[in-house]
Amino acid sequence: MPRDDASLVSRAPAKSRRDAAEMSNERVARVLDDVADMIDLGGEGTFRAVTYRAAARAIRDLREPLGVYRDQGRLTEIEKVGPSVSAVIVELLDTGTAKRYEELVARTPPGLLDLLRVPGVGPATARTIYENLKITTIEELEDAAREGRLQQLPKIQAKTAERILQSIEQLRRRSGRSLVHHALRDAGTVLAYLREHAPAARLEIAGSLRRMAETIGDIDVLAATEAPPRAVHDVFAAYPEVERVLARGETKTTVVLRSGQQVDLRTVAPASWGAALIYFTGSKEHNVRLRHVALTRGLLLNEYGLYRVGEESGPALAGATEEDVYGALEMSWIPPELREDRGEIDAALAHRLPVLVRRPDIKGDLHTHSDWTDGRDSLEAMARRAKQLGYEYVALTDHSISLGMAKGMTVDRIRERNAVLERLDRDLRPFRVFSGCEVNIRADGALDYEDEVLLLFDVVTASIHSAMHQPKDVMTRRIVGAMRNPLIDAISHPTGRLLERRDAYEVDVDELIRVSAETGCRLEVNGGPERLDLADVSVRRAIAAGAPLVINSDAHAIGELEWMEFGVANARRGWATAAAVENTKPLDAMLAHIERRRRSERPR
Ligand code: DGT
Ligand code: CA
Ligand code: CA
Ligand code: ZN
Repeated sequence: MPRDDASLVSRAPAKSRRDAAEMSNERVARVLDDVADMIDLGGEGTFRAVTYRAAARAIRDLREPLGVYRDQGRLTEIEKVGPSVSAVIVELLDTGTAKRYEELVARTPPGLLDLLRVPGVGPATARTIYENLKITTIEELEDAAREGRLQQLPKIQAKTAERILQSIEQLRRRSGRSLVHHALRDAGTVLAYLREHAPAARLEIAGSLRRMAETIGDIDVLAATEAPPRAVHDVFAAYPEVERVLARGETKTTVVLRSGQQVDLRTVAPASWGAALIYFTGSKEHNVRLRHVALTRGLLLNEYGLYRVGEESGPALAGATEEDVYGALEMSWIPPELREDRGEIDAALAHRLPVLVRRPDIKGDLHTHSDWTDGRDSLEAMARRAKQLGYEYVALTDHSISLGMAKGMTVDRIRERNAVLERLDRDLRPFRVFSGCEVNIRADGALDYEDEVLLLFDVVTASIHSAMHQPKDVMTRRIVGAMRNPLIDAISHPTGRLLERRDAYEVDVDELIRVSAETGCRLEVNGGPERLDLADVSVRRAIAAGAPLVINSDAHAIGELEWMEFGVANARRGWATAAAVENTKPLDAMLAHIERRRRSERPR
């Protein structure tokens, strides 16, 4: 199993007193959840398990550390925390473990808890599997399912076994990498701390985060310093958010933050800054190709600089800046998002790199939600924030009615909401506020609303939120059907993937691209950091095929409007120029588009 398995399995509470003093609410909650799971596994009766689970949930919602409640004697004031759970929490905070927990651990066959991690395996199933087959690891479970042994057990159907196999595969693919917004948040605080305290001339994020890759392994920070680098590394290791220093060398320190995020810091001399920034930004594949280009010119490129072969100990031809190094190789400077060895090196040699879309090119956000359905903020708050962000327009696209997870809009509520939006639209001029909808494409391909209801909106995006396990051709036809309706402006998060959580549904993306280019129905690049959907490689194919794109935040709160940035980064990784993105066009073009839609005319 890949390395994420460690995080799946390491559920034991902290051992040392020092860690115990710092046991976070999340870790306490996790121990309480484990207690609940183990009670269930033991078949002790579910009532007590429910108590622990409810307490864990309440603890996750707290704003203050549990230590504060303990110190003020207020633990039992927390919802769902009674005297017995409170005693367990005190024990956990004081010692890092609890007797109740240890007793249960001693009684539970090792590994059995891990089986509960597999979606589709509840306590009853886990117990049946263990009692009959003595299975305690995910690998054994997989083997048993493959060999048809699971299906022979009482109460386990072939379908359950199939589902378990799929779940295991997904668990395995989950690589335990960070989503970009989480990594960026950690990187931001690390950089702010270093900028204030470390004696470094320059500091920059490198690695996959600088390339704005879909997910981030570790964060790489590069520092330039004239002085011996020791001082910078000392300051870094003393960063209060550092949980553990994993490695410490002359020019490299690796730590794990309390968030679980691993961070590498490297120091270089200012004369090597550019060469080092290229090297540590990667990608590795880009570096390999770049070194190859250097070699064909009789040059050697490494993290210290660019040298004539055989003169590596002499002065570098270039190295202080990235522009110098790429320039000395007779190449254009390459934006980090393109450094994946996907043709950018040849394009830079020919000085024909695309001028990539930038965040300020975006004139409006066409996929946002308010508290009229599942958003957290009001229409007014969302619209005002969108205006503040410098857009010319925004569409509020709350959910259609049948969507189980959100309280969708009835026709009456659509009209009521439209009245609010019209007032906002007048108040915020010249900024424009459009009434929009994210309409659900049902399992049979029908939309939640008839055309006459769709006409109550200026902007409609369609998406899949249910029946995601259909065969590829069925799913593709289902989405293409929506695209052929001229009242549908765009398809949102076209593949439904959730990074690190759920695979894309089966769909022929190239067919969606073809139909998009044919009909003018746009394909969305969703900026939600868990989605980034379309993926970068699909963005590139869409552009090549002439399919129109929109980049949207899918914000469910005002702060999430800034997720547009991630959508833009993802589009840049797909080589998108502003011209390829419809919502870089100014208000006039947007109004003309709305007018054509109202007449059910396709934009092209
Ligand atoms: P990650 O951390 O998995 O999200 O991906 P990266 O790209 O940040 O990879 P990381 O942290 O292992 O290394 C940072 C950069 O350092 C990487 O993008 C390129 C460079 N690098 C690391 N190892 C090698 C290597 O063996 N050869 C070359 N050419 N470059 C390397
Ligand atoms: Ca990295
Ligand atoms: Ca690294
Ligand atoms: Zn949405």
